[in-house]
Amino acid sequence: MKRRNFITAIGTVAVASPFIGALSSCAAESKTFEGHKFPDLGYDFNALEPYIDAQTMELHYTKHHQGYFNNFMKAADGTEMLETPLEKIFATISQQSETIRNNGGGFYNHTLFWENMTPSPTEIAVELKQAIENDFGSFDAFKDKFGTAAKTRFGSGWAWLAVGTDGKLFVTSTPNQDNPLMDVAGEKGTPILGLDVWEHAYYLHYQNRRAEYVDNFWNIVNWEVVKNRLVLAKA
Ligand code: MN3
Repeated sequence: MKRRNFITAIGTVAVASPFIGALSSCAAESKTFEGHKFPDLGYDFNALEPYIDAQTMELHYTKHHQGYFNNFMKAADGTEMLETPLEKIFATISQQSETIRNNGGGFYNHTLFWENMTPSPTEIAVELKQAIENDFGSFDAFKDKFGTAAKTRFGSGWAWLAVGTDGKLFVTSTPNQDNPLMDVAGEKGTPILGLDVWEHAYYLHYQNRRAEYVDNFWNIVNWEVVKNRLVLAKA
């Protein structure tokens, strides 16, 4: 199979992928949890150019993400966290160490981030578009809110589109490697789209121009994966 076909296939079968399953907060999925795994990237380092450069992708995935995973596994070694899905760990993260919070968060957030980008975006599915329009007024209003959250997060952190327990979509941002699944989050829910705004995510190519990086993100969003996560979160 050609690389491009393979990438398209990921988008369409995402619900069946073991990783999307691992990201789900559904109780039935937890029973089949098979341990924490460092994920494949799913596309080449240069696949998201010109929006994200190959060197940034390579360092981000092989050094930063791998580092969070390794440090999480080291800290979780010998504890029942090795057998516990991250969503469940995050629900009581305030009772865990900073090491688990930062590295468990970094491990989870980057896996979600790689998955919600693609070199070959498809049109946004009707049900996702409608949910966004219902909860934000318009698609542009949502983009504006998400972009503002990403651009104004002070220091290092993430911008999120998430689903609350009421089933409504909301935009939020978190510091460091926190995310909306954590009990420490200001607004809690299931993240379905995330954008890394740490300087390591854009500085090589964009230097101080975070806003340009954020605006370019819309060119590489994998709406199919975001829609699948919305369906899972509401199930
Ligand atoms: Mn990062």
